[in-house]
Amino acid sequence: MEAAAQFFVESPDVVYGPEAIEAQYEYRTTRVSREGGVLKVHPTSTRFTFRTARQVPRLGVMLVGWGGNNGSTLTAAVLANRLRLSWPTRSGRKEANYYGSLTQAGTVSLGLDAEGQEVFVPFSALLPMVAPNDLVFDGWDISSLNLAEAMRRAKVLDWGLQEQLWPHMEALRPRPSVYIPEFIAANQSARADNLIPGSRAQQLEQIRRDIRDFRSSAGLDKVIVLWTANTERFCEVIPGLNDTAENLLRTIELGLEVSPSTLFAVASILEGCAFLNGSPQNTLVPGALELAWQHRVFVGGDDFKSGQTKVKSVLVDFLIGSGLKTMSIVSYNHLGNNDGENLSAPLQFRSKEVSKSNVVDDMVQSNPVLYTPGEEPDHCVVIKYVPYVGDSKRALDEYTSELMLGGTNTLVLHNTCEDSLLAAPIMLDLALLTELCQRVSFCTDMDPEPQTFHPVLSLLSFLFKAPLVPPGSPVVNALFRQRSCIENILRACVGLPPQNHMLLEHKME
Ligand code: NAI
Ligand code: DG6
Repeated sequence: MEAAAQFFVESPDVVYGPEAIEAQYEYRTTRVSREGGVLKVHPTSTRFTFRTARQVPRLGVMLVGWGGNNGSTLTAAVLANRLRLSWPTRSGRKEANYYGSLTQAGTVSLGLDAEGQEVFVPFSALLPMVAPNDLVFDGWDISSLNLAEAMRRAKVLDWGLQEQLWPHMEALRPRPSVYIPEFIAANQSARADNLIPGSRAQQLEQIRRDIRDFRSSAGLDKVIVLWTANTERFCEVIPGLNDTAENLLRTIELGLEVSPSTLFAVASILEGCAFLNGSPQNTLVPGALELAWQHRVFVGGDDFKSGQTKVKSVLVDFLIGSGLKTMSIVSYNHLGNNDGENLSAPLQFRSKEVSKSNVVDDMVQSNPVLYTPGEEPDHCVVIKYVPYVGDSKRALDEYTSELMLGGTNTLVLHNTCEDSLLAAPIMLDLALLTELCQRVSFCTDMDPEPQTFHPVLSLLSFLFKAPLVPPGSPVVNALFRQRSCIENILRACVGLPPQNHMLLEHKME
């Protein structure tokens, strides 16, 4: 397969203009009604016009928690790729790549060629996207270490790579950040030496100034803000405090309780920058969501879906999808990085436990043949801090399912990997896909007024453990349904039908 194949769709429904790709698209779906105990299914069709601006902007990404394992690893990964670095290891020379990124290392099938064989192109070829090597990074951290020192503290990358990156990362310094001790574990206090002083309102203003400063000093067209700082405890959603945009802004003005992550979300939204939450806590409280709606700014979350949960959202989909009744899921993790230390505190663990536990709900609810209403598998999540293993997280899972005629099937998995090397490409995809969505608009026959996607960008669900969705929208956790959603929406933007895998051409005589 050619690596970076360009393609054009030759169809009267697709116009490649100098500024935009415009595609006419027939969205075929069904509506179901219940009539006297009978389900009636009505095929429907809506004509969409998708418009995708072709000009790719100069994009800046601001990481909250820049000096952490994920932040320093993502910055290092982009630099290593940009500089085309290679380094010796005991198993030979390694070269920089973007493995683990859906957009950079995933592919899509365009269809069959004259020989009846599928033709694949990189995911990133579907529509014009920012090239990851062109991203510009900045960010905040409560720890003052520069990015080279942060990379060394993280102990994620091979030494030979660290040495080459050092001079390129030394000058990168996180901006001071907001530290409110009660939101993260007490064991984090020693690294909090780089702080924004003042009241909550002054801190909000400083974050907004930082965003503007980065945008102008780096000559950027757009900035996206991504929370990859410590997991916080949940904050209470209280009427009058954070339930509406107005109340949330008043709360900040009065210096009442607001989490650092919500403060960053508010600052980003007020600056017109998309905000993405890579940790499990409820940063995007109702007031923040309303603010995003008012300002038409994208928000996404929560909690990167990197390893164990990704497997879970494939495995349970496979089990239940093939008619086996999964009754027990036990997930045990141990890790020794700073994330693990922070999660060793009960309230921070609780945030993670919740986001890791709700990830099979849609699969269970999709099968009323196996599960009665309200019935669900036992689901237990354990996380332990073991300093010696560092960033190399161990995840052990046991899935027990009922077979026919009283049989039982128990599957046990053991997964070891560098946690941050799984998370960094996901962070990259989040930034690139969010930016792309900002350039897409559409209208329908019924509503010719152009609109953009809903501010709660549920298209990103593939990348999050606990996907945020617009009110009333179903939450999808099953991994390949989430992937198909991204792929098929991007295909629609170039007038291609959804990928249906039917291969009927090969099923005829
Ligand atoms: P880390 O602990 O190495 O990095 C977090 C950084 O945030 C630290 O440098 C810390 O000083 C900084 N920080 C804490 N509070 C801050 C604040 N208010 N403002 C600015 N900086 C602040 O953790 P790591 O491994 O980088 O993970 C980051 C987050 O991503 C964690 O919440 C983790 O749970 C989440 N996550 C990680 C995944 C992975 O696979 N690595 C997957 C899913 C989520
Ligand atoms: C322990 O589970 C630490 C967590 O931060 C996870 O490593 C992280 O959330 C990734 O979780 P998962 O389930 O996607 O591998």
